Amino acid sequence: MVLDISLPESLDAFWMPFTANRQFKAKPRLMASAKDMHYTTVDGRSVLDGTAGLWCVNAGHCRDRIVQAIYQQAATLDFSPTFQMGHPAPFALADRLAKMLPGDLDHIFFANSGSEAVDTALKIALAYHRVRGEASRTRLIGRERGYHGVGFGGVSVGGIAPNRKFFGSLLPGVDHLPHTHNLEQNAFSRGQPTWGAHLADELERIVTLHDPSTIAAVIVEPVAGSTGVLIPPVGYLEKLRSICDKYGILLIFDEVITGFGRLGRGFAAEYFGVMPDLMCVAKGITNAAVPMGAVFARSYLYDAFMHGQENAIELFHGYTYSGHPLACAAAMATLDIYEEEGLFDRARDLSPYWEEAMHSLKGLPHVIDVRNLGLVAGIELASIPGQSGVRAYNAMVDCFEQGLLIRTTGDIIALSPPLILEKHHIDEMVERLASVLKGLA
Ligand code: PXG
Ligand code: PLP
Repeated sequence: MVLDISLPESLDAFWMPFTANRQFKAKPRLMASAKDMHYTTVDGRSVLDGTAGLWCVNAGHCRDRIVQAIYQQAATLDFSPTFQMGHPAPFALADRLAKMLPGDLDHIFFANSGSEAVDTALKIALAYHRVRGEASRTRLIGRERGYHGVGFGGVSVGGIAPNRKFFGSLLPGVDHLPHTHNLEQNAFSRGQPTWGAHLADELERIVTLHDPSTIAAVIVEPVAGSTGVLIPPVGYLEKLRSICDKYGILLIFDEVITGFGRLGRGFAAEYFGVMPDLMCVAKGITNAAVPMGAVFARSYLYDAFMHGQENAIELFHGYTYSGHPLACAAAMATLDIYEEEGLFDRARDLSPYWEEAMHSLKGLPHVIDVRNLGLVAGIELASIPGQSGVRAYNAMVDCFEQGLLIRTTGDIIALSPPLILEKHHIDEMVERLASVLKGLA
């Protein structure tokens, strides 16, 4: 079967997400196909994927094993409910994930995206306190510049002004920790910056202001991705963990980006040696081939719900497609690839080379910071006065024309390639990016 990838008559009807629709539709950038490290555009050009799609195609594109698994599953059992019913796939997947996850993150709630995973985790946190008789713990604490998807819960704890300001009063009872980004202290850090652990002490201030008995959970991205690659200062996450422990507050790690090998370990929790109570994932769980999100809960959390009458539903939450057969099949095949090809170790082994390559961009025009961890890098450019984001956007367009996909947010370029990449791909990325930066206004 050959797919029809001829151009549609009009681009008008698709209201594109997080996109300047009119600008894009006037000069579109359209992909037709992809394989491993590359996209091919509708006009037949090859584009090196510097961003694993949107931080999600960790095993590279169109992997045969995943394609076959999805096909077989679709032909065998396309859908079965998971409300008061079941099919084997999500049980098998959850069991496998529980075995690969750190500590006792042994119970898994399935969703269909990172946004749904985040809203699920926030709801589990609130319900957990309530089922234990601490219903006064309702406050949620996020962080400035945090991105937790686009549900009302995720936007409320998130800390990106344009994502919030159009949408009214959001959830009540939310506070935000300060973000940790500081170029004066930390510009051109390699790996974790040394300055900034004290910013976690703000949690103490918020807890004191409201009283611990009102606070349900703190949610952070261990490494903030979509807001521009903000790497936690040494000791920062450990401090958050210990303050949460002191006051009985749940710590939620949003590992939608950091999960599944991005930092050279399975999860950021392992990389940093800090255990959250709940973890959100999505993206790399299925290599992005079928949408899926999930929340991993520690055993005591799940157990807290398993009381009362056995015929009572313990958690009034779920999606039609929680544990969808196609997503489970894609996830199983994805985990096979991660394991058999040792992709998390591969990311770890390549990260020193990646770090050197990225920091070689220091000194090029407009570059005011380079930061990196695992196979992630952020390259921050000086803004054109009065035109925030324009310079990096122009870099993205130029890179695309030179055959390299990068992602930008504000004036920060983010790179997060598939974990299958070779050193020569890293060299190519740096060469193309350097040449674009030299030509930028
Ligand atoms: N949490 C985090 C930490 C994320 O990075 C989400 C939640 C939401 O996931 P969904 O699947 O609902 O989009 C994300 C998503 C970017 C970019 O350019 C990042 C995301 C999504 C789209 C673009 O950095 N992250
Ligand atoms: N809206 C309506 C009218 C529905 O019936 C449902 C699910 O049954 C939903 C929204 C939620 O959809 P989903 O379960 O796919 O999140």
